[in-house]
Amino acid sequence: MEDIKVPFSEVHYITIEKLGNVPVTKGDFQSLPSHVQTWLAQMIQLCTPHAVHICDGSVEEAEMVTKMLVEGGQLAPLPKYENCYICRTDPRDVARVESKTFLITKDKHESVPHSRDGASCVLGLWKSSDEIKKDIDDRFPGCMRGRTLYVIPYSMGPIGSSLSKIGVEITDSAYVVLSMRVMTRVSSDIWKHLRNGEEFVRCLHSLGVPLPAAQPIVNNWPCNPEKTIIVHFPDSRKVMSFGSGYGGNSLLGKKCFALRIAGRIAYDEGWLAEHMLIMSVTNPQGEEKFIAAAFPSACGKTNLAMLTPTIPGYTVRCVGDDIAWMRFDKETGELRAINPEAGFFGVAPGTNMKTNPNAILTCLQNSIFTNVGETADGGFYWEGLEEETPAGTEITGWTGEKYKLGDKTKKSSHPNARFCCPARQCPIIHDKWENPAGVPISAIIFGGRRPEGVPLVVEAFNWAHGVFLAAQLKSESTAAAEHTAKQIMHDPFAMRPFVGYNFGKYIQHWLNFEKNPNNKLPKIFHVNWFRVDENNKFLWPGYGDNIRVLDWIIRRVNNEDIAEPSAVGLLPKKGSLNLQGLNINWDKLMALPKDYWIGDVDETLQWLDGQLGDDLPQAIREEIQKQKERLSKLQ
Ligand code: OXD
Ligand code: MN
Repeated sequence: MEDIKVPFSEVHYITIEKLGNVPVTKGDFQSLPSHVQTWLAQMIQLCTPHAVHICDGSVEEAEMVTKMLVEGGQLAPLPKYENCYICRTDPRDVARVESKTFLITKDKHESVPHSRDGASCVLGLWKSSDEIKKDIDDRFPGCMRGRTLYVIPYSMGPIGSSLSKIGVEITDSAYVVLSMRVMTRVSSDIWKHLRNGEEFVRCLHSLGVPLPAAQPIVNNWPCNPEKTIIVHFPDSRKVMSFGSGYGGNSLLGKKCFALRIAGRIAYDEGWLAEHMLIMSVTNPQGEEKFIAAAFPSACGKTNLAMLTPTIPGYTVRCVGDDIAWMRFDKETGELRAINPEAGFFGVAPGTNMKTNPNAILTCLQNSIFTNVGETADGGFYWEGLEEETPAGTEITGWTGEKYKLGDKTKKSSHPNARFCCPARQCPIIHDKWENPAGVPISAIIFGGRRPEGVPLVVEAFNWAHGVFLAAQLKSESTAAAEHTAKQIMHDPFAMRPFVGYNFGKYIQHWLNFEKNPNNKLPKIFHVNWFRVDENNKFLWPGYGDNIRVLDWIIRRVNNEDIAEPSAVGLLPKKGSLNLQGLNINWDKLMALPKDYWIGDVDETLQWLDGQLGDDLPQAIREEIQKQKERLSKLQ
């Protein structure tokens, strides 16, 4: 890959011990806060890049980096839109790698629970510092040889908000530089905030392909799949990622910082970092409520966050589509939430003008598309856009193969193909989405893909029961990670791949919020848009019609008498959910098959007990027991 050409007069040098003079082609190293300089010098010495570029997040910088990536063949313009680019990865680097993602703490059980013998823990992987030192020593020394080391100063959350946190990512990937500029707030102003000693999360990322490359580079996408590792040091707030350029593994502000490291900071400081969208719904009476909702990856968080209501009089506004940082306000007791991100890194296939017009409209400018197809007239294409694309259009698929639209044997996109676009471009972005004080959350929703047994909506009896509903969350696996077979997997709180510390402590942390009488606890709900009938047909239309469920939820927040107790929680009274204009089999949609549920609760207990052992909070065991008793009385 080419480097950015910089006039000689603008280059200055820094002297790195044992390495000598390294050119700084952009930015002023000496003016950086001293604790940043010290860390950078260590990382430069470790990675031995041939130049250093300190990013400022400017448009000019983005243009320069884009030009270089286009010249190097890693990006190509999509001329149908303004400032949009397409990128194809090495087909071995297309998703998050949960099996290579580690937490490092002195005591193993700060990171992972005391799983029972024989239960292999899926709620985080721990390694000792000695073990990981070997892995690091085998990978990072000299990993940026022949490449530029970029320094990206960024804020998660509005710069300067008391709810925000700062990170600095070092990377040798220019694609990461561009994507981080979309997904976070990259700015030289960050240095001002760090100059008075403020701490930051130290993020180091390398593609793991020093030059000259030892292996052929596929699709101009350098990566090192055999050696990929993603390592977190929650105690010292550090992340090291090697070998993958794919977003979830390389945009370290996202999953690594905003969920895993922030989760641990939140535990230490008494707040929550969650895998949740944030949205507002205004009803026909003009009353607005904010909702946070957790679903596993690729289960429709982006679609729900930007929903277009199918019933009149409702307005939805989006605050965020993937991550929420929330804390109870000490004075008012409200749960205030911010979206720490600045962009959407959404799953492209399935997104269209029917399922999510707002997402499509958000990504028509200044966006990067990864592993999607391209139409002959320079537009993006993916599965789901069939009806919006003229039949016979020539498509170039993500693997480079050309075919005519209509050929059912071909796939244009990887199922985990992504759009990466600025949140501010969303037509329904909330005007408070960057409010430094966040927005007040009235309801928290959990949900997953449950083809069988699980009703459309359930309200928790109380906070502890809601925490149990979240802990028992399961969902069909998707392509967002390396799981291939379609199977129902446990994904408690939709956080299984993102938890940064012992999951038993995480659940207890949630339970503890009830102990403070000042906290105004939101109501908790579980939803399932994905139940199917005996012919495998969805029983609920989903998408824009989900407003009907949100409407019911908001009426419940207002304590309307429209719910009745069942064995698994409060269910809508028949007729209380607005189904006007729909042809729904309500009884099938809401049925609680006794045998299914008895099997489910037994399996859940067995799984939670196996995974968490004695770390499973007693309150959850009690909730399981109560659920069993209620189920035993079911007709
Ligand atoms: C994501 C994910 O990219 O959850 O948001 O995988
Ligand atoms: Mn996600």
